[in-house]
Amino acid sequence: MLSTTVPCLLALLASCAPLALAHWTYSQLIVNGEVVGEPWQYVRHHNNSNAPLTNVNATDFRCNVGAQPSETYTVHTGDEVGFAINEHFGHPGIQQAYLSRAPGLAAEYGGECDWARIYSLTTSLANTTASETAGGSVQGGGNNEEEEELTWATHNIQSFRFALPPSTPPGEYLLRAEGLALHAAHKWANAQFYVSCAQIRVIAASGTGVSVGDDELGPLVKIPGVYKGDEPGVLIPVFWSFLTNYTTPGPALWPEGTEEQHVAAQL
Ligand SMILES: *[C@@H]1O[C@H](CO)[C@@H](O)[C@H](O)[C@H]1NC(C)=O
Ligand SMILES: *[C@@H]1O[C@H](CO)[C@@H](O)[C@H](O)[C@H]1NC(C)=O
Ligand SMILES: *[C@@H]1O[C@H](CO)[C@@H](O)[C@H](O)[C@H]1NC(C)=O
Ligand SMILES: *[C@@H]1O[C@H](CO)[C@@H](O)[C@H](O)[C@H]1NC(C)=O
Ligand SMILES: [Cu+2]
Repeated sequence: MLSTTVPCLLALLASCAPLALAHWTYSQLIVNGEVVGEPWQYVRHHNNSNAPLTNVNATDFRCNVGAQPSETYTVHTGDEVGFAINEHFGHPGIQQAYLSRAPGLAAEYGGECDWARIYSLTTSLANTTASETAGGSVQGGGNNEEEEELTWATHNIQSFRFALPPSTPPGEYLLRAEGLALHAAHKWANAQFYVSCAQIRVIAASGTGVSVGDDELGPLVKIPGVYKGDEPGVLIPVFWSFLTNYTTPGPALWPEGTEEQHVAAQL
């Protein structure tokens, strides 16, 4: 499985084994509990191997370096979607997903239009006191004077899954996986981002009784542009292992009322 990246990994092992082993990429789409297609069949093949991005202002921040159009996979509104992680989420941090509607075909769309944030997997439940805001902040530690360090729901995950909102208007989309590693994020522009874009065609699920296509995505952001690099969740005030609270970056989740997740739904 995921054999196309093996030569890259071996090449990296020679030079920087410990770091390279912690790195990852997203090369396969998951739909309704199954990995669909070969690596890079429905996820845009980029040429950044498993290396992170650190410039939130680069166009490459959108779908990674040299991303080439893939095939487009058809899903239904309300289907569960997600990504397989090659090899695993090897650093402390968070997993998010963004969705952008193509004006026409996903294969012909560069992602320059608007994006909504639709999924966020952050701190683990054990260290979360469930005081969240619409903006997505999580306060950990409770009332104890001795606040607990945070743990991460992404720890070593090899996949993640979530429901594509039933109110997603039919059309073609880029679905963007964004992992954010925080181990160096106490330094300016050292947060590490791991990103890939899948191409999906969303059609209305029949017989669900759910009305579709009447809910526009929002709030909307541009990518790049969604982060400046100095927000609390991207530039963190202390070394990650000393964090006692974490504020997730990004616009409010869509649809309104969607909550951050604290347990990973893996395959
Ligand atoms: C990666 O893709 C970019 C953009 O297409 C290109 O400029 C660059 O040369 C490629 N790098 C490699 C190593 O192929
Ligand atoms: C919270 O995180 C700390 C530091 O990683 C860990 O030692 C502790 O076990 C966690 N708390 C719970 C209840 O799991
Ligand atoms: C990204 O661009 C914004 C707006 O120009 C700027 O404020 C910010 O410092 C830049 N961030 C990085 C990491 O270069
Ligand atoms: C933790 O909370 C403080 C006070 O609300 C805030 O200033 C800081 O940015 C937060 N830290 C993170 C990493 O979100
Ligand atoms: Cu790393």
